Amino acid sequence: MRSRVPHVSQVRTHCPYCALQCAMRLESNYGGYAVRGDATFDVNSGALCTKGFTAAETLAHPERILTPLVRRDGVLEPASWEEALDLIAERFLAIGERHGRDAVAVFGSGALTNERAYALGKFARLALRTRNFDYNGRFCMSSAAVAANRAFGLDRGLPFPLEWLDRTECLLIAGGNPADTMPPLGRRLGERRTGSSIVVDPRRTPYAAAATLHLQVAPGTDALLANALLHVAVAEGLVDDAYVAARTKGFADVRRQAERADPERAERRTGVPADDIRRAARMLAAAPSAIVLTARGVEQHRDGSDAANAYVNLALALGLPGRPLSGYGTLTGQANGQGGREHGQKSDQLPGYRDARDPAARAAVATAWGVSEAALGTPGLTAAEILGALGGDVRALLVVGSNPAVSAPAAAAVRAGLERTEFVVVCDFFPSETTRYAHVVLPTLQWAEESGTVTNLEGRLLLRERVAEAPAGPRSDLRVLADLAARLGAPGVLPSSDPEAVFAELARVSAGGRADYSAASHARLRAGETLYWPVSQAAPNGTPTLFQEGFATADGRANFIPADESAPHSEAPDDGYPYAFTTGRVRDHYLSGTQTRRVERLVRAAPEPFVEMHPVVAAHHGVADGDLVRVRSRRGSVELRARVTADIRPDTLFAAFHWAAPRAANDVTSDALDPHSRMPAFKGAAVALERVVPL
Ligand SMILES: Nc1nc2c(c(=O)[nH]1)N[C@H]1C(S)=C(S)[C@@H](COP(=O)(O)OP(=O)(O)OC[C@H]3O[C@@H](n4cnc5c(=O)[nH]c(N)nc54)[C@H](O)[C@@H]3O)O[C@H]1N2
Ligand SMILES: Nc1nc2c(c(=O)[nH]1)N[C@H]1C(S)=C(S)[C@@H](COP(=O)(O)OP(=O)(O)OC[C@H]3O[C@@H](n4cnc5c(=O)[nH]c(N)nc54)[C@H](O)[C@@H]3O)O[C@H]1N2
Ligand code: SF4
Ligand SMILES: [Mo]
Repeated sequence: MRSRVPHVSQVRTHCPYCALQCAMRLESNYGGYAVRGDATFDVNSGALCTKGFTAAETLAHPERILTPLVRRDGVLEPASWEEALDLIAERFLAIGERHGRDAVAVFGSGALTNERAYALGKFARLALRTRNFDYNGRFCMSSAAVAANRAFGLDRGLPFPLEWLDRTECLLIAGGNPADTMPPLGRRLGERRTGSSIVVDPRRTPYAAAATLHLQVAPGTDALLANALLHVAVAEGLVDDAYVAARTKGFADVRRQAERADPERAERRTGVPADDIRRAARMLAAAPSAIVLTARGVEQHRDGSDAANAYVNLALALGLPGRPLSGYGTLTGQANGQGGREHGQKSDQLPGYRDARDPAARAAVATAWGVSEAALGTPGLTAAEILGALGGDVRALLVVGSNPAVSAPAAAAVRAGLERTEFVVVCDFFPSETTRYAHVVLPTLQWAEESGTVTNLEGRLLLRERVAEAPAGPRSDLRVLADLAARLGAPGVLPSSDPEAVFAELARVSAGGRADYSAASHARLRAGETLYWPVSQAAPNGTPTLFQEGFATADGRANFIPADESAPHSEAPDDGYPYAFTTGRVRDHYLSGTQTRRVERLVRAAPEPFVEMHPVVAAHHGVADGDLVRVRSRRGSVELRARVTADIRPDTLFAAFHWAAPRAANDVTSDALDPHSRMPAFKGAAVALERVVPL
């Protein structure tokens, strides 16, 4: 029996969208729900952005999928749950038998709660027994995760409470646009009363315009810029030698590299005036406390993880990580971008954020699950590689919480791959550009309809309570996975689809791992406790601040990682493709747009995609604001409205990726991958621009 939903307005839940995870309350309102920000939660103090305020409009939306759909004679038609689940199990087993189990791949999501992410990984490993499973966080967090793991031995987006961003004396944000991507945070940062701020971005974003200093960097040159900042620190005696000696290792190589990156040379490639580079380094070094943050602008490049490490190197040389109100962090993206990378929904990683190649980690998880170590499998393809193998080695695909037909790099090729794939299953609550290629669609519950936990950008566990009754028809991802596991002959793999029970298992299995949740529970979160991981037997009340005593490396020292700034640029502009094309977000839409393109108020606020260009570029091409232009790369082309603005560099074009083909920015982006993180170079394409002449 389903328990009844308590009187809604008494219950706090959290927003379905970004990693800020603003707290909200839903109130019944003429058959729908009104959303209010929850003033008692310190992260958003009652504030929400336009997406949060309108989040409940997707719950009873008329386009919601209410029954399973099965493709018959080319058309998706309603089917019973029994029929759909039987068909999936039968086809997955048959394809596995014919082509090997790795021919069935799984694509998960940072939108999934911790419970769903854990269940999906366990399902892929032990029920499907495939090596090929990964999730969309590979497109989001992976470069920063590599950087933090290499440097600190641990990756928690912010290793300190969010509130430090208000109080640190100098805040540098590279490649992040919080005013649009986390508006309540953007507002908080705008209200900072003390100290200074530095923004590194090819565009003058709202926060860049308000910052003490804006370094308007050329896309893809952050590693050189960060090395040049370090150069100044070395040359001017600003390095914290005592800290470097006591708490780090590997500085000598990195220093030699930085010595070559003098500001004048860096200016030529990065476009940032040498004097501004000097000023930024001095501001950071002189401040009593300072924080260096990176976000997707730095990370979504072919050298994204090295570029992130270059910023970490700077932070380490200045002695910031582990000091009060200081450090390095990354702004995590999706609702559960943090937790989504901790519980084993990717083949190179085991629950508890353990490395799947580490024998001790394998032994621990195998024991906890009561299976052999061999049953855990070995790492297979990563997200972009899975999509690249569609219709080839990957013959069947299960997608849970992603829309790669819009959000993947070089997306036209991905859609062609989906078309060729023998059997595609998508779990979603809305039709998407990806469900168009599905053979079976399973309708699932939305965020407000099932309890579950997420881990926000600070590594803080949050309980999203169920506050809305689900319509008849859809089922939870947890139940779907449990039912499928049973049909695949592995009923014991997911014995329960109750989120609280799944969390209890996840917490137990995480014990001893890097992200240890073993002392956490739904009950503690429901009681209002504030828990940052690790929440372990050794730290039962959680760990708001990491690295104060030592780093999570074997010897407790942080590692300097050389960042080769001469590494091949994702795709350098040339005569045929003269502009750097970078991509990102607008305030009113979320990722591939499946949800927000269905909310009227958001569509009105941001009705169609555009490409930002400098007036000099517009004049050169005879383009006026609002004209239709074509942006063309080696992968494909897209037609967009010109938005002419002096806020962007004259060698750079910018577009958001929230819309579908023929207006999909990702039909143009590069599918080159960072060799360490396998992150696609979403922000590193070279393009040509032409005016579309109306017929
Ligand atoms: N409104 C909205 N908010 C969101 C999301 C959304 O889709 N819509 N998505 C959420 C998710 S999943 C994520 S990952 C986060 C992402 O959050 P952000 O990282 O803040 O978002 P982006 O817009 O991708 O990129 C940020 C900035 O990087 C700049 N940039 C581009 N190329 C470069 C470069 O080479 N170097 C530097 N230094 N900067 C560059 C862009 O101009 C842009 O202003 O947002 C989250 N919040
Ligand atoms: N050009 C360019 N491309 C990018 C980026 C960029 O900056 N530039 N950023 C990348 C980044 S950072 C990200 S995170 C990706 C993300 O891109 P996607 O992986 O496509 O993410 P979403 O658009 O959120 O797709 C989520 C889908 O899952 C559904 N969904 C949401 N919650 C659940 C759930 O709990 N269960 C199930 N079964 N379904 C659910 C939604 O309805 C939606 O259809 O895009 C990447 N693509
Ligand atoms: S900032 Fe993020 S979490 Fe907060 S309301 Fe907006 S989308 Fe939701
Ligand atoms: Mo993301």
